[in-house]
Order: sequence, then C-alpha cells, then structure tokens
Amino acid sequence: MKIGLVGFAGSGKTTVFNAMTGLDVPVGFGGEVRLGTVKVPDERIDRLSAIFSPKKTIYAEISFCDVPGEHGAEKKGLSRKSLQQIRDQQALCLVLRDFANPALEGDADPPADLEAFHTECVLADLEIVERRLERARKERSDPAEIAAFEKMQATLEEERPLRSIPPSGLDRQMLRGYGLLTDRPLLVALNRDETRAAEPIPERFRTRLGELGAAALALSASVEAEIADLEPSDQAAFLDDLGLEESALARFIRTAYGLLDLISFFTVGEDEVRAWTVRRGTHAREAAGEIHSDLERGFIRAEVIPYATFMERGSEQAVKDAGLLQIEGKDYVVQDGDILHVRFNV
Ligand SMILES: Nc1nc2c(ncn2[C@@H]2O[C@H](COP(=O)(O)OP(=O)(O)OP(=O)(O)O)[C@@H](O)[C@H]2O)c(=O)[nH]1
Ligand SMILES: [Mg+2]
Repeated sequence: MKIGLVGFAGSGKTTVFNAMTGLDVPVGFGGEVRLGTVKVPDERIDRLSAIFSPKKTIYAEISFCDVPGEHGAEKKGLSRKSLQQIRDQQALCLVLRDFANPALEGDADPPADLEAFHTECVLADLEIVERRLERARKERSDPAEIAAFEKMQATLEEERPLRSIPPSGLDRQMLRGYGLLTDRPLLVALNRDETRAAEPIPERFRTRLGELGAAALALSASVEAEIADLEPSDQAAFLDDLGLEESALARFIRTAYGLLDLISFFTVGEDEVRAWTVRRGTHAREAAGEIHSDLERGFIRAEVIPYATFMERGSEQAVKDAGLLQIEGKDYVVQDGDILHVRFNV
C-alpha cells in the first residue's frame, strides 16, 4: 500500500513521516520528496513465526511518500508539482496543522485548511474531467464513458468528492490512469501539540469529514517521532504519559486498513511465514494471484484454516485430524486471518 503525505507548508508532514517510519529526516521548510517503508505490526504473524520457526518472516508493508508543501506562495496552496506527485498514491493522508508554528503566519485552523485542500483537489479533478469530456464528445466516444464523465462533472461542480459516488454508480476500472484526487481514499491526520494529543476530534469536524468520506485520527507528530526513536520496551511508558494506549503508527495502520477495507491473510511453512494484504471481499483465486500469477492461473483449490482454529489446535495436522481443514474453491471469499494453502497446476 502506498500512502502519500500531503498538506500545506509546515503542517508537519515530514514529522509525521518520521513518526511513522522511525527515520530521522530533517524537518523544517521544504526538502525533497522522500519514501519510507514500514512493516505492519501483526501479533498473529509473531505467533505463527514462533510456531513454524521459518527462515523468513515477512510482514505486510506500507510505504509512505512525503511531499513537501508549497512555500512562499501568495496564497496557501498545493503546487502543480505536488499535485502531480500525489496522483500515483493509492491513498492520501492529509496532514493538518493543529499546533502553533511560529514560522508561519496565522493561527492553526484545521477546518479551514481541510476546505482549502478539498477545493484545490476538486478544481484539479474538474480540469481533468472537463478536458476528457470535451475530447470524448468531439470524438464521439462510447456514450457510457461520456455519461460517466458527465456524472463526475456534476458531482465535482457540487463540490462533492468523486469518492462519494458509490461503486455501483461509477466504473472505476475506466478511471485508472486519470489520477483523480478526490477519488482517492482520504485519511486526515490532525497534528497537534503534545498536550492535546489525546483530545477527541470535535464533533462538527467529524461530521464534515464524514461528508467527505474521510477517516481521521489525531496525533502529536513531534512527540511520536521522538517515541519512534526509543527502544520498543520504553515506548509504552511514554505513550502512557501522553494518555495514549498505542503509538500513532498502530492507530494509523488500523485507521488506514478500515478506510481502505483491507484484510490480511497468511501463508505459513518452514521457509516462510508471511502476511498478505487484500481488499475485503477478495476471492480465493484473486488472493492466490497476490502470491504469484501462476497460482491464480493454475488455481485448483485453497486449503484454508482460520487463524483462531489453527491456534486452538496448535498445528496443521491437528486441524486436519479434527476435520476442520476447509477445502475451498475459487469463489471463496477470503477472511481476515485465513491461513491459505493454494493447490495449483500450471
Ligand atoms: N509543537 C509541535 N510542533 C510540530 C509538530 N509537528 C511538527 N512540528 C514542527 O513544525 C515544523 C514543521 O514541521 P515539518 O514536519 O517540517 O512540516 P512539513 O509539513 O514537512 O513542511 P514542508 O515539507 O516544508 O511543507 C517543525 O519545526 C516541526 O518540529 C507537532 O506535532 N507539535
Ligand atoms: Mg516536509
């Protein structure tokens, strides 16, 4: 999963990047686009790995792309370049400043920044949609395509994000390659002073985020970046001092998985214990394709053990002996925590 950290200058994107990745990139004005990858912590993988003692243990990964804000512009905005950079991200994380930054003019105003960001994305999408529509009409393209673009135009003119159009109302397959920003899943990170890290997100702000189809979490990026530098054993005590139970990364991952409707399934063995990430509702054959295209092509069946069943019985053999091994066909809907063994023939 690729997540782009976006937002206005000085909102704390690089600090959030450091907090998530545990890296130590210099913060402050400007800088370059940076990439960092983190493992998705998963206790289930830890336990499976302890049982199988595999040569390799592989966690799911999330990569973050830190895009610098536009500095020195007359009005607060996103540059064309940064809009371009965030187009190829699977999801956007908008970092909103909710702390006093002496280097910037004006008080923090997250709701206003959210609207400004939303408006810029709507305008950028409208430009793409209108250009495509004009050409499609001229070329007398497929009427279904024209209708879809008209629908998108109308949605954007009402200042609603494209993500508000349900899957049944728009063929997303057709939109691949257009890089439409308001169709990307949006996660809002409210970046706060350390004293307010644990404060709930105001109700009105939540309502507005709901209208925009965005998920949200609050964090204090500067403190979390310091915590990320500590030994794991010390981290819990520091979080506790802030009134938090979990690190920002753990909360972020849960929020992102929820927003993107992602689940994990596992493959196990002496060589490798590994987590795979797919969308909820993915069928067994498609999930097999995540592992290798041969497994999708030559799919015969999947042998499935739910994680809980495996832990209850303690081994694959014990699961089989109890008659609990599930033999599933290509249309089986993979569940979170399934241990999958794909039988295939190519
Ligand atoms: N008090 C406080 N300061 C923060 C927090 N997050 C970031 N800062 C400070 O705000 C300043 C800007 O942070 P950056 O992370 O560089 O902001 P940015 O969004 O990456 O900025 P650009 O890349 O220039 O757009 C730095 O001095 C940070 O130390 C926070 O949660 N609380
Ligand atoms: Mg930065």
